[in-house]
Amino acid sequence: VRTSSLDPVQIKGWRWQPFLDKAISALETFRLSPYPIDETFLQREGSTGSKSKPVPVTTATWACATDKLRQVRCACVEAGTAASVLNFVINPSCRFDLPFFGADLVTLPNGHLLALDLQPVDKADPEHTGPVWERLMPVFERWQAELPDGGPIPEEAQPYFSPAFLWTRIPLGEEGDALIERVIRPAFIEYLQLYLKLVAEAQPVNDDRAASLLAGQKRYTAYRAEKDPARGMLTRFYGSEWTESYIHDVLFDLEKAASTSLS
Ligand code: DBV
Repeated sequence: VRTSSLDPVQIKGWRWQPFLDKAISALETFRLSPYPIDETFLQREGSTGSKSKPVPVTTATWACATDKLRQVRCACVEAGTAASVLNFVINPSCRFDLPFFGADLVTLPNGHLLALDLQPVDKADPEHTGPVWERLMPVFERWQAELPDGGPIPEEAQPYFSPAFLWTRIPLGEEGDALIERVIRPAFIEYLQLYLKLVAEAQPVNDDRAASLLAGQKRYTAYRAEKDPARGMLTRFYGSEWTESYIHDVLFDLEKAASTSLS
């Protein structure tokens, strides 16, 4: 059993295992502290499917903090043919002018849905976005050319995406698997490596700037919690009480964290 957020997540047959392992080894260039996660969210088993054909479900949370990153967390879901998910968000400290890292790698019975981005705290602020987008666009352009377009995303989500939002839907099967290996895997690593470079370079901002970054971070987090596309799936697996607490108290917990620590 996992007792710390830093304990390795190992889920049998989980498609995204190598992505998580790679991400954690990339993070290990920093000093990682455990991030407090209630035991019920560290790892939870469940069941989906029918009475006659139950499908076991596992949901695990890996998380850490560093001096510059308030919360790094991965939600890992394995439900056999029903779903396989790695949702990975890095929440920087508001003391640093950094975007969020966001990855949503989702396999459902009707195909893969894959999203990667460095998401701005304030899209309208060129001081915030300029230095990131300039370096991210070439990475985006290289990989996006190899992928089918993911289709429209909700209008209201616009403020939270960068122009380097990598977003694709690809079919299940061998061709899709090959595309994930050839394109999604290196793209994921390059987005993360660029992000970690930005973190390493980041210098603390003044109190006014930190307050304004915090306000932007709260808008983003509130949006993600409110619109979490996994809500339906998690509610089917674990019920609404557990799911709402997971969304608000773990996955998108800034409101709660800011009110308890004032940092
Ligand atoms: N998405 C989450 C969390 C998940 C998760 C915490 C714990 O934010 C999984 C799991 N995403 C998840 C699932 C689906 C999606 C869909 C299960 C499928 C929902 C369904 O069809 O039932 C990117 N993810 C999506 C969609 C988008 C994103 C645009 C489609 C939404 C829709 O069709 O309504 N999520 C979105 C995004 C980031 C992100 C831009 C950051 C890069 O994490």
